[in-house]
Amino acid sequence: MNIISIVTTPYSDQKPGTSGLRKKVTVFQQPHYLENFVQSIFNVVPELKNHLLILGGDGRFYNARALQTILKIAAANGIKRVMVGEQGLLSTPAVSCLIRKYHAAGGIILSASHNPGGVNGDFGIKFNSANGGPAPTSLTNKIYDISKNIKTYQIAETGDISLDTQQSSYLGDMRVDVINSVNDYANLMQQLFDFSTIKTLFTSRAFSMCFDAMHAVTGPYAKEIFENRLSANIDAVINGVPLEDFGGTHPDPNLAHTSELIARLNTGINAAEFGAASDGDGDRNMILGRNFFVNPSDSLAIMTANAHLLPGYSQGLRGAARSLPTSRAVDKVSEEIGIDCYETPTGWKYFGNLLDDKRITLCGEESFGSGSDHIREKDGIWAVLFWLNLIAIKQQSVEEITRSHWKRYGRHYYTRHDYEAINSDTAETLVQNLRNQTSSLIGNQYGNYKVLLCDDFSYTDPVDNSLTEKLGIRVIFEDESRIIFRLSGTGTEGSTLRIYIEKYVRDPALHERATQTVLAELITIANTIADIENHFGRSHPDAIT
Ligand code: VG1
Ligand code: CO
Repeated sequence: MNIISIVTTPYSDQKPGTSGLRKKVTVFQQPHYLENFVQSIFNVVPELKNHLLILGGDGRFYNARALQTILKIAAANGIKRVMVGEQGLLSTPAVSCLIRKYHAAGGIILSASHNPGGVNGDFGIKFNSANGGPAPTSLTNKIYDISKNIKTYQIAETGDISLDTQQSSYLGDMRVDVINSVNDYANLMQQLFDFSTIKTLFTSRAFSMCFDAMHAVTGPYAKEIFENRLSANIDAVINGVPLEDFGGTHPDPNLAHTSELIARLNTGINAAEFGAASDGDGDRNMILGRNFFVNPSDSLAIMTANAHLLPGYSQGLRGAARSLPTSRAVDKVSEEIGIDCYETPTGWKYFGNLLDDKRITLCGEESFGSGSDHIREKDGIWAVLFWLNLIAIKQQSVEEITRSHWKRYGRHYYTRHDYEAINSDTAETLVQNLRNQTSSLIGNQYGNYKVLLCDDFSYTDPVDNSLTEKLGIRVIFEDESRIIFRLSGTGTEGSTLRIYIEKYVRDPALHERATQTVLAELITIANTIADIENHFGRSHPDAIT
């Protein structure tokens, strides 16, 4: 096998965001664009040489082409062995599971997660380290620095390897194992949860579920776990075949993109009792009951309050963590059960040290992400199994479990308003204006709300003391209400401003109200403080979750 060195010119825009490098497919299709970034990874992580790499993606357009390119660059860079998912498919949580199980030096995941796919959609590449988690910022910064000056990359001159069926072969000295994408992950789930109790739930009464795989990566996982291993209803999984363009839909599991799932839960005599969906790469989850939506921040709090009931967590929790904009529902539970609760920046990479240092067991984000110390990624199917196991034990519906949780701990009304694809300079100006007025806002009274604290959140990692700054403007009011402003780090068009709004209501008599109504005054205050109308020429967001 011939290894050749290709002369290249660097790109200036290969800075990974909240979760990997994410760009339009057309950007990745530029000459040497993918190659430059992959070579930069291999340059920065010499441990990959002579070791094992896990490789897979969510099946979106350009995955197949990129996988072949990466295999050839890996072979040329002295990687000893690559385990790649059959058909090139591996969910993000499965990659994390495989890295840990087989002691790999790292993993590469090809996905733009919940972003749309297809020829005109988005593509992405994430590097995960030996602990199974997303590369920390220090590492992604190094990869970015190298990418800005890269002059050559190494690649093997050889034909493509078939990824269609499980088999082992060699690219030069590098062994390539095409593995079953699902089994190791499904086995891990079976160790964590009580599959026989969940199975009884499905077989002993007319309990049925509907899981929307959104034509993304979780289809094969969901079919094996829910239908084959747990004997769920035969139509439990919808949109279960991964497609390059996700069937033209947006693989983002929220109420706006899951009409078929919602219909399956809310209409007809055979309506499912439990519903769920996951995103492009399988790390997000949405949990639904009949006519009932579980806010992801509440889901994390409910998991924290009930984890001890589940076999995998019966020894209790070490601690919990949530990202800055996630509601403080989990804080209330942590306080009551006497465990530490950490507030981290947005993005799963910030949970890694807390998990590795055994400070926390559960963690989550408002953006439909939750997970535990079983791997180092958020995990969509894990969250669904957690809920199924809980329902089986408690013999209560999703709604009953959630309402009794609110009754006991109080309810955090919560919403996120997104202004999408806005001019990046305008967005930066808005955030800078907010930054400039943080101290002057303290003590201000807005209607019923008085500002207690206002700052630009910064985070000192308690394990390695690394400092990360400018993570979001937070405005905290005297009654515990909060407004957070931050710019997204996963978009591929202009900027997206996210405004997160939360209000804590203790009294159970007030838990039945509509979220947007309860938060209306705070939403107006948020728009006033940020001067949304003047900056964007409008005061209605593109998306509300
Ligand atoms: C978003 C979410 C964040 C999540 C990230 C990656 O980031 O807000 O909580 O960790 O996506 O999720 P941002 O910077 O756009 O707000 V995934 O499932 O897209 O990898
Ligand atoms: Co994702």
